[in-house]
Formats: sequence, C-alpha cells, structure tokens
Amino acid sequence: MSSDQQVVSLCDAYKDYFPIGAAVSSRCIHTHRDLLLRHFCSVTATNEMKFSSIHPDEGSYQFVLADSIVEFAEANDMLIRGHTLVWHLQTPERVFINSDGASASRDLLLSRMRDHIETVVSRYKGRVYCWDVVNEAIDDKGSDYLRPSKWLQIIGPDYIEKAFEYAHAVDPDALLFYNDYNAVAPYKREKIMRLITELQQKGIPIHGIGLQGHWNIYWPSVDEIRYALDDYARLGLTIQITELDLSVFAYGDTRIDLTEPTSEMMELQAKRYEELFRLFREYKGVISGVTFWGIADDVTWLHNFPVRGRRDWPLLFDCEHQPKESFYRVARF
Ligand code: HAH
Repeated sequence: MSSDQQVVSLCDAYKDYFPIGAAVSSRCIHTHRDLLLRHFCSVTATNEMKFSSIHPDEGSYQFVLADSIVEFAEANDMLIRGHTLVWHLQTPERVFINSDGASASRDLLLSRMRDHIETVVSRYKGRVYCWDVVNEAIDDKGSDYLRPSKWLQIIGPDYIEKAFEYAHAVDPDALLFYNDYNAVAPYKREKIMRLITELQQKGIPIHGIGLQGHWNIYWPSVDEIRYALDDYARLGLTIQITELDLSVFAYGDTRIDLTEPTSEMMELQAKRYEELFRLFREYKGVISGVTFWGIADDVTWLHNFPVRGRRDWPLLFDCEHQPKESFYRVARF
C-alpha cells in the first residue's frame, strides 16, 4: 500500500462542503487512476471536449476520447463538468471561414455554433451536469470590454447569449457557467459582473460563474478572492473554482533553472492552499465545486507555460503521486 492510500480522502474530507474535482485527460484516467478514485469525485476533460478535439472537421465529431472520460466518471460515480463550448482558442480556423475562403457570415457562424452546441450537449445530456458554455470572453486590456475574438467580430456581442440559449434548449437541467481567468482581479471582475448582469437582465439562462483559479503562491491575496466571492455572490448565481492550481513562480519570474521546487516555495504553497480552502469552506453556501487543473505535479499545463522550458509544481500531489504538505493543509482542518 502506498502512503497516499493511508491518508484521508479529499472528497470525504469535503463531503459537507462541495465536490472536489480534477481536470483529466483520456490518458491520465489510467496513469493517475488511484489518486483520482481515492481523492476526487468530479472530473473535467482538460482538452477532450474542446471544439478542435471533439469537432475537428466540418460535420465530423470525434467522441471517442471524451466518451472514455465520461464512461470512467460514470463507472466510478463521479460528477462530470463539461469544458468548454465556445472559446477563442482550440477552435479550428475553418469554423470562421466560408466555402470561398472568406470570412463566414454572422448567420453561417451562428448556425455552426448552434450545431456544435446541440450535438455536444445532447450527446452528454443528463451525464454532464454543468457546462462552461462560454470561456474567457472578457478582454484583458483595461478599457476594452469583450475580447475581440472571431466569435465577437463575426456574430457580435450577442454570440454569448445565443450560446447559453442553445445549450439550455438542449439540456434544460444542465447548469450553465460563464468561466474566466483573472476573475478576481478588479479590472476584470467589474467587466464580468457587467456581462453577467446584462445576461440576467435579458433573461438569459445562466446559472454559474467559474473562477478559473490559475493563481500563484504570491497572488492574489485571500482578501482579494474574498472580495470577489462577495461581489459575485450578489448576482445570485452559484460559484465554482474551476481550474485551481498555484504556480510556484510569481508573475514575471522567468527563471528556468529550477529542477525541483525550493522548500520555501513548498511551504508558502502549503500555507496558501490552507488559507484558500479555509476561505472556500467559509463560502460553502455559494461555492458548489472546486476543481484542480490536474492531479499531480508530473502532468500540468504549467510545464512550459507561460515560460518555455520551465517546470512547475502547482498541485497537491508530487511527481511520484505522493501527497505534498499542500495536500495535508487542505485535507486536515
Ligand atoms: C485555461 N486558460 C483554459 O480555460 C483551459 O481550457 C486550458 O486547458 C488551460 C487554461 C487560461 C489561460 C489561457 O488559456 C491563456 C492565457 C492565460 C490563461
């Protein structure tokens, strides 16, 4: 028996709070199976449900990999968060182009978006309990409101409401989320608040806000996150932390020489995870799920991002799948 099997299960520890999830790939449901089954009760496909994976060519859907994750979750009584239907990245260029090679018209792109949403949501109807319907639609630049994606440029700002309406029409029981990063930073929080308020005023079916939670061991402060939770809670929607990881590098730190994290980094990370989960538990009335963007430090999107050639150690389990100090501070309270 490996030592991680003797420790408390994360999901059990949080059974009176919210489900604890992990982003998985069709590969790591095998390579990380033991950790997943022991500690997590919800899964999200990291890539397998994104447009370019599940709908790579016009009229051709590839469900095999996404299905394998859904079947794994169902076989093990886990929840499934769907990620993501409409996003500016990992979407094939051909979606935005007509048969002459020119830009698609608004009507053509809307009908393609509708076909995509209807096909994917109906396949997993009653199985995927919530969807990140629109991902990262807010612009990062201070003064601009919506990100100038092809969706916005071709359809116009109502692409967002259309996406929610199409998804809701297919699966009225699914909880529909708007998901974004840096969502607790004031400049972006205000714009997300505006977007959701506008959707609500129009009666658009939106049920939740996803705060990605790609943070680091220095930022953001617990107070900033608390402030954002209070603000978003006023909208009356449920909130989920959808992509949690804590990089050991500060924003702007571009060192690539570390082959393992320093003990100071691991201690600071553990302290931060402890504080964050204390806050999340306090907000259990508004937080309905916390999903990590990965399982253990051997597989994370932060290897090579945002700095090429750099490793990172952002999760609760180490590269040997053993619990880190960060794990104990989250699981024991
Ligand atoms: C997230 N974006 C995406 O939602 C997720 O689908 C992906 O796997 C990883 C992270 C975060 C992000 C980004 O894509 C670009 C710049 C900053 C942050």
